[in-house]
Amino acid sequence: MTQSLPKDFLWGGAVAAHQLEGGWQEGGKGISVADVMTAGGPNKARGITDGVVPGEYYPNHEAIDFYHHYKEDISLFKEMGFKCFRTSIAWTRIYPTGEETEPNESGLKFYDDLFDELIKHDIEPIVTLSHFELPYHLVTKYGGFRNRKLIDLFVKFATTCLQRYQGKVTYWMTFNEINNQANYDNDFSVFTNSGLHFEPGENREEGMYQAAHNELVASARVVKIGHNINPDLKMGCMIAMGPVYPATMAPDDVLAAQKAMEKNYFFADVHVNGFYPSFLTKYWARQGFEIDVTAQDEQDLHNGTVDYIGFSYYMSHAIQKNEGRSFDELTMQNSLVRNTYLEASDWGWQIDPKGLRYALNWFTDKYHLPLFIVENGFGAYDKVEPDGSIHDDYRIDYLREHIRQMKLAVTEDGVDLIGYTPWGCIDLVSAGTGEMDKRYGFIYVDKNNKNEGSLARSKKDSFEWFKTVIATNGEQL
Ligand code: P53
Repeated sequence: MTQSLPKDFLWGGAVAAHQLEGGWQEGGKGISVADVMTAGGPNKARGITDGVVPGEYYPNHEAIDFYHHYKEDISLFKEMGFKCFRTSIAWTRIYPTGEETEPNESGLKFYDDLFDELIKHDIEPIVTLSHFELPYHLVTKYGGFRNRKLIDLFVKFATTCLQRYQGKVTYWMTFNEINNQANYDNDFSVFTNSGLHFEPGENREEGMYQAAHNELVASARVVKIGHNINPDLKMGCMIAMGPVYPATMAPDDVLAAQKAMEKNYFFADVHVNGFYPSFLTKYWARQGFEIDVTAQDEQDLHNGTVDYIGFSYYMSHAIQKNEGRSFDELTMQNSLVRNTYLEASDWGWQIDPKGLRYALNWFTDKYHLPLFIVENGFGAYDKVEPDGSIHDDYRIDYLREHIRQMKLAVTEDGVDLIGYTPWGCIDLVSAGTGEMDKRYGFIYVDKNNKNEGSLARSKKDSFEWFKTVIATNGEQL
């Protein structure tokens, strides 16, 4: 067995359109769900306003203005040696409300220019079709993905992109972190994933399952269309992976962890296998949930299984079964406990490099598909020294340990891994909190939580470090 990573391993970085482009009204762009979200903080949820309200601060409207800075930024990625760059296509640049019959040419042109610029630098674009960027119009008119109508609208948008960019983009993912919404009590998760907004008294969990189902069908149809358009395209899903460990060796805790994993990762089962696992359909029946799944849907799911699994990995979790709760009542919200073996970031995310090796093996054992780590990274406060340097050794430590475990998964365990694209390779707006000061980048962007700063780019210590990692294909960490 080879003792190093494959020669063509895709090192790079990852971002999402709404978190860095800005230009929220440039080139005919429509309003997306990200455009109506205000800023929060480590202990404060982001607000979701009723449309764009004058006087409110919306951090994604300008973000880091990648829309106008992408050439400069790509040349920095090139300097680091990126082989690939993952971004998303903002649905609202292509179909501003989601309902137009013809795509917006100026939005299409923007991504042509962006992809051409990457390709000119030998950087392969990797594309997510839906990364928390639903047209806001589809929320107000249809109530988001709960409505079946959105399946066709998404398929139309995705087909336009696949046709237009098939010669430039090989690796595609349909819905970013489609499983975040398993956390259905959280307004942010259901809104960003699916444009869901619940009234008091509504069954949030049932609504989430319906929206997720519609997305899974939409995804499967798009996978099939992608293969028909061009059999060389690699059509993938995107899962947020945070393994759930049992808090103790008590069999109840072990089973609790398994049940939590099922509810979080059945999305991957459907993407990969093309049908729902029995634990879920049984659970729906016990709860009296009536999810609208047609015979045609079942056919579509079956015909559109993915080629690879893209996933994010930031942290792991631990769960404890509470005596008073049945397994059905147990959720990540009511039963997670702190893992006393792990440290956490300033935002409470538990740091667990070995969990990445565990996750890679778990996916492999369960699905036997190629994997792609499309997000991993450390959100932290950075300090700019008087001379402009930024000593982000904590970020280097985090990434180094994760890359070590990733390499072990490949070289010792034989995991089939396509590449590694750390999240927020350039500082951008945090999805969860809307902050600029929760930073992930190798490249610093001069802008803070108060919307101050010149937007100037500069290199952190991690920039040179990652450059060496890529140049040595992960040998020198
Ligand atoms: P931020 C929660 C848990 C794990 C990943 O997150 C998550 C979230 C949502 O906040 O999101 C992914 O910016 C997501 C990116 C996001 C990144 O992780 O909250 O795909 O859009 O920016 C990091 O620190």
